[in-house]
Amino acid sequence: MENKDVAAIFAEIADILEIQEGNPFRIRSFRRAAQIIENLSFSVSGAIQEDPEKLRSISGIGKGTLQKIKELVETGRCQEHEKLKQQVPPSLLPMLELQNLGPKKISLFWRELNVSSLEELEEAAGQQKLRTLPGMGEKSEAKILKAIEDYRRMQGRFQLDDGIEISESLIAYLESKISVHRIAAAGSVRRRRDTVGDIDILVTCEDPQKAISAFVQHPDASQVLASGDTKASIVLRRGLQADLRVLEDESFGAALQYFTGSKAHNVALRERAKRMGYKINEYGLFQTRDGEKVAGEEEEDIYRLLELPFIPPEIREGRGEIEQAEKRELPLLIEGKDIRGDLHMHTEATDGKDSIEEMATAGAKAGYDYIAITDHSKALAMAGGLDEEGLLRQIAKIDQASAENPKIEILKGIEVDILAEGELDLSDEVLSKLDVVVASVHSRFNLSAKEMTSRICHALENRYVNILGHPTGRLLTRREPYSVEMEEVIEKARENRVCLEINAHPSRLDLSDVHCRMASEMGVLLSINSDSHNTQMLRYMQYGIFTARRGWLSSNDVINTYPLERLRKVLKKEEYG
Ligand code: DGT
Ligand code: CA
Ligand code: CA
Ligand code: ZN
Repeated sequence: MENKDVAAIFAEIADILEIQEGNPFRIRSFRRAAQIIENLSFSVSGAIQEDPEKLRSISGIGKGTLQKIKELVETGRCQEHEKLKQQVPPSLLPMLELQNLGPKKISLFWRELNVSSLEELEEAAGQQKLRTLPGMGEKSEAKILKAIEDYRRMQGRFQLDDGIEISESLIAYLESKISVHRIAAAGSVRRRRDTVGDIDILVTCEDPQKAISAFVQHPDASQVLASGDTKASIVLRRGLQADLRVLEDESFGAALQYFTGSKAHNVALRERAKRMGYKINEYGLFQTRDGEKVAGEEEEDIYRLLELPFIPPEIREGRGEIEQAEKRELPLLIEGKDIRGDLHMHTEATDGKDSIEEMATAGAKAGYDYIAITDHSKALAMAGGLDEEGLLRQIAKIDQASAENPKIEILKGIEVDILAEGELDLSDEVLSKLDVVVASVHSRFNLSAKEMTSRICHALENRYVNILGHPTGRLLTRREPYSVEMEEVIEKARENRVCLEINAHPSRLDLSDVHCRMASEMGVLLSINSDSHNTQMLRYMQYGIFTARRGWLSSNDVINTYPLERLRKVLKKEEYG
C-alpha cells in the first residue's frame, strides 16, 4: 500500500466524520495525518515493517494513527473506515470529489433535502432548491452544476504517473510469474499522455493460458471484467482498468504499433500504407497485391517499410507528425539527459518540507548544475508565504548555502503571487535582488477569459518576471484550467522575454502539450520545473519532459537545458531564444 492510498483513506475518514458532524478535533487530526503521510519522503509501509519508531517521532502521527497505519499496511483495510462507510450512503462520497463542495454542504443537502447522490444533487440544483438553504444562493447553485459537469467529464481518467507506475508493476509481476519473451505497455501510457483512461499491456510468452490466469489473479485486481484465450481485463485499485493481450512473437511489433495508437495516428498511417500498396493491422504489414506479410515482429520495420523514420510514441497523435516525418523535418525531441537544472522548488521556509541545503544536495545528486529556490510570497498566507523581510532573510540564507555547496549553483528566486489586477505580491525593489522570478496565479480563478488574460499579461510586463508558473491553473482529473486567451499570453510573454513554465507535477502538467507547441512555434521559451515541495519530488521532472516531447519541443526551446552562463543571460533578458 502506497502513502497516497493510506492518505486517501484517512482523508475519507475525515470526510465521513465531517458529513456526520463528528468531533472536530478527530476530524482535524485525521486530515492532518493524511496530509503528513501524503508528503512523507519515505514509504509508510516500509517504515511499519522495518522501523515504526521513525513514524512515531513525527508530530501529528499519534498512537491511534500509527495503529491504523499498521492495520492498513498489514491487512489492506482499517476497521474504523469500514464501519464509517456503513453509516453514510456510499452514493454520498463521490460528491466529495466536486470542486468547491465540502462535507459540510453535503451534510446540509442530505439533512435538509434528502440529497444522497450526484444525480439527486443535480436535480435539486436544477429545480433551484439549493439556493433556499442557509449560506447558499443562485451563484453557488450554478457553481455546483458546473462542478458536476466537470466531474463527469474528467471521471474515469487517471494521472500519468499512476499509469506508468501501475503498468511497470504489472510488467514486473508478469515477469515474475511466467516465462516472458517480450512485454511492453502500449496505449496512452506509452504515448505519455497527461492522463490515461486504462492500461494496455502486450506480451508474448511460452504459455498464453498461464499469462492470462496469472494476470486475472493479480492481488490488486478487485474485479475481472474478461478472461479469454488471448485477452483479459481487470480492474485495479482506485478503479483503474488494465487490459492484457497475449500475442505471437511474429506480430509483437505490429501489435505494439497498433495498440500504442493513437487512433488518429493509426488512421493516417493506414492511409499512407494503402497509398503505398500495403495493408496494415495489429498482425502485421501486408502487401495488397499478394497478401504477403512483410513486417510484424519489430515496430521499426513498419515505419521503415512505409519510408518513414521511427516516430516517437509521444507525438503519435495525428497532429501532422507523419507529414513532417516524411519530409524528415521532425524536431529532435528533448530528453531527460538534456536537463541541467530545476528552476521552481519550495523549502521549509514556506510549504516545502526540506531545507535549502537538502534541496541543493538532492539537486547535485540528480546531476544538475543549478537549482533555483522559489518559495511562496505573502499573499499565499496558508502556505506561510514570505514578505519582503522574510525574502531578504531567505536571500542571505541562500548565499550562505551557496558558499557551502560548491557542487551546485543555488539561484535566488521566488514564486510570487499575481494579485487580483495583475500586480505582483512583492515590491520591485526586492524582486530586483533575485536571479529568478516565477509569477503564478493562486487565487480568483473564476474571472472571465478577458479579465484573466489582462491580469496575467499585466504581470508579464513587470521587468523582473522570468517565468509564468503553471500558466492555466489546471489540476488534472480535478480542476479545469481557468479561462484565459493563451495566444495573447504567449504573445505577451515573447514581447517581454518571459518564459512559460511546464509545471512537471503530474497533477498539473501545465502548460499542456498543445500549448507547448503553440508557444514554441510563436518563439517563446519554456522552463520545465518540478515545483518540488520535498527532495523526492525532484523526480517529477520526467513528467514535464514527456509533456515537452508531446509538445514537439527540442532542448533549445527549454531554458533549463542551457549552461548556467547562457541561462543567466536569458534571466537578465539579455538573450532570448
Ligand atoms: P486511453 O486508454 O483512453 O488513455 O487512450 P488509449 O489511446 O490508450 O486508448 P485505448 O486503450 O482505447 O486503445 C489503445 C490503442 O489501441 C489506441 O490508442 C489505438 C488502438 N485502437 C483501439 N481501438 C481501435 C480502433 O477501433 N481503431 C484503431 N485504428 N485503433 C484502435
Ligand atoms: Ca489505454
Ligand atoms: Ca485499453
Ligand atoms: Zn504555484
